[in-house]
Amino acid sequence: MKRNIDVCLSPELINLYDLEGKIVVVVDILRATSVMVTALAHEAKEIIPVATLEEARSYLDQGFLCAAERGGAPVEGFELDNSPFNYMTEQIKGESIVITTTNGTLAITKSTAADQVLIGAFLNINALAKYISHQDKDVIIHCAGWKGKTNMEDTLFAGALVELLTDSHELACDTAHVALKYYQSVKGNLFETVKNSAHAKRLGKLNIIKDIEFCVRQSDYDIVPILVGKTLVATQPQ
Ligand code: 3SL
Repeated sequence: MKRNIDVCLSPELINLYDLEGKIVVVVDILRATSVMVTALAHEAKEIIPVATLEEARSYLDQGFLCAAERGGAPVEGFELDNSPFNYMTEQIKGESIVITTTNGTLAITKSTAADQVLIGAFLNINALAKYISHQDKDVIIHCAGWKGKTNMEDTLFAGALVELLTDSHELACDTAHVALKYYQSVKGNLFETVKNSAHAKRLGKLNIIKDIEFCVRQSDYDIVPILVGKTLVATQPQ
């Protein structure tokens, strides 16, 4: 029997969804979940996502390697920012990394009532689809958006994942149809489309266009980050 797939376009709406017994895929294409996938694919031991700067500072005081971003910019006092290119280095190998970002880590902390919380990005979309297709569970794709509002790039990812799961999953609401049709209308031109998103423009002012190009690459990595307790670790699709 087919399972259901649903899409939530903002953490402000997640309270309308029943997460119990379900898989929630959290996505923040620019750039939090792309960073998490990249870090774990480059052998970071684990990622501890926290919603607030205060929590991140308390880990910093305990000597953890910590990353912080607000409004797209790095936060003073933290060693790492939110660029995927900083998570491909020897420095992160074997490390536990604490990350706080404007929207992505908040969406993760709002998803913990789910049976499984997975991290999605274009970078691991095929691995994610493979993993999910072997689980007998309904799925909700939780888009981090921007400060409570819907964004283009997370909605496109939701549509792309819905497309990959149409054989095993029924579209449970209109949002899943909207995301799917939107993705299908621009999928040949993903980078050009995402380059025009509001957040790409914000990041463009910070001169981070190469991050955007990287974050729309598809399936570079064959891992699926999964939340175990408060920590994200890499798992492989069977
Ligand atoms: O909002 C977030 O969580 C971040 O990913 C935003 S940024 O890409 O680092 O600006």
